[in-house]
Amino acid sequence: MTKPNRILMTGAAGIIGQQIRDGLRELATHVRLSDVADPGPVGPGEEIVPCDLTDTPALPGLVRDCDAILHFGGVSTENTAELIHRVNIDGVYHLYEAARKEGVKRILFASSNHAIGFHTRETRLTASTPVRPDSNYGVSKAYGEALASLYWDKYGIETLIVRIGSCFPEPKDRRMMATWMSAGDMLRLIGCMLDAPRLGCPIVYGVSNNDECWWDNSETAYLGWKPQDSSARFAHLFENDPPEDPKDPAVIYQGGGFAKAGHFED
Ligand code: NAI
Ligand code: 15L
Repeated sequence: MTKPNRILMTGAAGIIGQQIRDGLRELATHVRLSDVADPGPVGPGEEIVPCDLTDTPALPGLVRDCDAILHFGGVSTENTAELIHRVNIDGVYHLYEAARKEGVKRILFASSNHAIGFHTRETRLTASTPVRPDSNYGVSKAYGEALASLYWDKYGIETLIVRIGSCFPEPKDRRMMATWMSAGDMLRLIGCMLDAPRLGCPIVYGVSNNDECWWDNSETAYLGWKPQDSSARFAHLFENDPPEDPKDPAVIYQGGGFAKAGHFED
């Protein structure tokens, strides 16, 4: 893909959106930022289009004239099934429909490690590993991955599915030493997605080059993405933590606390 003229980022007011926003200006001439929340003042090369992803009639206008969509908007942790279905399932369906009708050909779908969170930490996962969601939230991400696959096979819309680990300024606990992804590595991955002559619909684990890692991205090496950061520089934050209990489900499973938690609405 030649340098896109206009890309849309949903979820622009969120944790990832705010971390990568400035870097996106290097990747496209115009950046359209959208959220229900306020992403902050508009900068050079940016436009802000507030939109609720559940407002189906507004979605074609939101995606219109965009060369690519970075879909980070939505419910980002476990919540009521009703809310997750409305935003992460119906919302993502209508966003893909809007993309199809408006001719947008390339999408990044922000999936999550919680789509595979009931695999144990000893299991090394690849792009071919079946989903094993650890929550209703994880199920909604598995739905988004399946929808992306359908829209590629049937309509030729390419999606980079990123099973993001933990994309925060720094790891918040010992588990995130394995799952952490820097904003810089996310931006480099988006650059690879926009540059790829043939993207297809690959699944990539969104994780930095950490010392401990449960995920193998070798099946998608053709993208040329090489994470450059590592959580190692944060190791001191957790060195006085008590040892992990190997019988704790939050330690056994990759999804951590999401796998351990009961039903959100009980
Ligand atoms: P976040 O919760 O900080 O940001 C999500 C944004 O979506 C928020 O600004 C929120 O206002 C917006 N949003 C929620 N409902 C909406 C609606 N109905 N219409 C329009 N916008 C709505 O989440 P974060 O951490 O920035 O994550 C971004 C995406 O990446 C999410 O889809 C999340 O599931 C996914 N992800 C994030 C990970 C992380 O470590 N930060 C890990 C795995 C996946
Ligand atoms: C996610 O999917 C969430 O969006 C994020 O808030 C973290 O909980 C992350 O996974 C994680 O597993 O660390």
